Amino acid sequence: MEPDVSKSDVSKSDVSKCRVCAGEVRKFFDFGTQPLSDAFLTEREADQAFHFRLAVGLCTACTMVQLLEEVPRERMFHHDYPYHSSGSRHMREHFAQTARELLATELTGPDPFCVEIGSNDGVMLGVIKDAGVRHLGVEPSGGVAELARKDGVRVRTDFFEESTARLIAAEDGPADVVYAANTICHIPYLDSILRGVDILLRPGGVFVFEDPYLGDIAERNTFDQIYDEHFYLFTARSVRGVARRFGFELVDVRRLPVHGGEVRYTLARQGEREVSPAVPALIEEEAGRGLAELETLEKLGQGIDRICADLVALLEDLRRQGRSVAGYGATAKSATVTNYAGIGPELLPCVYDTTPAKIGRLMPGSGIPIRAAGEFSRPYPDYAVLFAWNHTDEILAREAEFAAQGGKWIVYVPEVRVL
Ligand code: DWN
Ligand code: SAH
Ligand code: ZN
Repeated sequence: MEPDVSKSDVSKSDVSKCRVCAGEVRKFFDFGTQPLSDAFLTEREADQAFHFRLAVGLCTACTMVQLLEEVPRERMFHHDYPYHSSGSRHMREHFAQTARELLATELTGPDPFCVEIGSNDGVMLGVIKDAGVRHLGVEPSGGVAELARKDGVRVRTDFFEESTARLIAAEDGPADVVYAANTICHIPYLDSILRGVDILLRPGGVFVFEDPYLGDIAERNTFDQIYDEHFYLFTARSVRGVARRFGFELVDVRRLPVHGGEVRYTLARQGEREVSPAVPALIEEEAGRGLAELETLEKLGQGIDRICADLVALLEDLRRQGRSVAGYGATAKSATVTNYAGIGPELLPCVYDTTPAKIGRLMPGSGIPIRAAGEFSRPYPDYAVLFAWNHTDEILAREAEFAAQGGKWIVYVPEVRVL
């Protein structure tokens, strides 16, 4: 009989301590050493890149999926953090719609107050401001915070945590809503966050946040959602678990068609609001799919390796045929793909992007140069790898001329395909 290595072979580094419950986190995939996904360095700085071990696991006690190693927050979120939320029309519309909903449902009292954690360039709070409603963004990345201020949005350049919440509550009073998009999953210290929200929320107020959903990541194998900043991959079950530890209840969930599939979670203090039937329904669906089982998650690994091998094989084949290829969208996600698959400038000579802070710099780790999206047509490559696959409709419309003159898009999730 074969020895059961799956149990006996668990070395120390394949487990870590859960950031939520101190239980045992068991690894299900290891990307090895990786650079920071949003560190777009110049050629001169490239040899100073910070690296860490990107591995992801499941807490066998509370089911929270999380990274095994944490990157110090100041290394990721600082004055030069390059991501601008307003860079996509689809996302601008999404956040305008979100603001309108919060205004209509939660910010209806005599002098409502809305706090956003991770307000970035003010894409959501700008709409709250235009409605004349009191608001405050909490955003540690000084550059994007400054962009929001230029738009008249009130921002505190700071990390949100318990102590920040105390200061805000003292200066501005209680909040009706604390909102966050694509930020709570970036924060390992959820204990401090939830204690802070408890300090800040008025009685009956809500904490609303939306993040990439493990259910969607597993379904379409969007493994590139795993990188330094995405410390947690949430499910309704794991969010309900952490909420209850701090006196909150998960009262609503809604699936969102952004960034490849997210869930918007609404938390209220226990007993303050009725729980929507959508919550037990989603938790039941997750159980049916085995999303809290190590075996289910381990299977994703085969898909990751297949996608990376197929992508490299396609790029090598195109190079042999003498076809030109470029990347489109210098996303944080693409760092995981290029570095795990081993794709460098020899297979992909450049990546096009609209973000001023990324243009003229290098893709993290792979060293692929980034060019302005405006130069994509000078001349068009024969093929373009769509790293910003979450903005497919928007980019295919913006770059309609590329396909019209014979250019071909390559996507890699859920599988490598030429469109
Ligand atoms: O969670 C996060 C999300 C919200 O944003 C952060 N941790 C970091 C960042 O992740 P990302 O870089 O993977 O996000 P996006 O939205 O997929 O990035 C799109 C990139 O593509 C940006 O660099 C802008 C660029 N872009 C472009 O060149 N042309 C985007 C659009 C829509 C375009 O038309
Ligand atoms: N909400 C925006 C930005 C997401 S990017 C959107 O959905 O597009 C993640 C943001 O979270 C960055 O702007 C980063 O600076 C911010 N962030 C990271 N840790 C934070 C913390 N502890 N408190 C507040 N913001 C934080
Ligand atoms: Zn746990």
